Amino acid sequence: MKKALIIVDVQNDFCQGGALEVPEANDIIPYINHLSKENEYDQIVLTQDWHPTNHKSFAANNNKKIGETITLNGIPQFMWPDHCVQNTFGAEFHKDLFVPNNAHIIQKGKNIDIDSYSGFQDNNHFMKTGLDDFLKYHDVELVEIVGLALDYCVKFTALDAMKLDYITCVHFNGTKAVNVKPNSARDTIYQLVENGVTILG
Ligand code: VGL
Ligand code: ZN
Repeated sequence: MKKALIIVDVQNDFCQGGALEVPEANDIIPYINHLSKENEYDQIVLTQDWHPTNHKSFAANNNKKIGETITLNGIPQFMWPDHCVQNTFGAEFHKDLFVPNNAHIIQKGKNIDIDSYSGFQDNNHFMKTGLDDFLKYHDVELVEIVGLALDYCVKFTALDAMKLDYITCVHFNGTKAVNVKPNSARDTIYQLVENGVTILG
């Protein structure tokens, strides 16, 4: 069975000192590198949050405060600090992350009006990113997901992978939550399990 490792958004802005810092984010990088170097995967995919400066998920672009929620295209949109702006340092992969030469990179969140937590599609389900086509083209049936943040992009990537019929695993030691709400890491793990995702140690 063909397997893929999906490394979600291990970018400077989500790491220590970044604009949308995920607590202890840097601690998962050696674990992820270890998985990549085990050479167990037929494909390694990295997702990259890749927003234009005027993206509507940024509080400053809506005259809102960070942490407020607005309605965007009929769905709730949490107001984030500016982060992962295209071609800036914050959007680059962390320098300690091992990026294999043949890794496939999927950029998301490029449309100013629509956010994209899942690596497969935007939050409105208007546009696919190409990740599903890439994996199906390469006959991948099982995906193992790691990266940032557990309670946003990792969660929605894993839930979509289940819906798209992949055997889906999340490595607990390869992810950290941003924890906007208390307990969101725990709640996310339960939600993933309820939906059939396998949690690996
Ligand atoms: C993410 C918030 C905003 C993530 C991306 O990668 O989890 N979270 N954009
Ligand atoms: Zn984002």
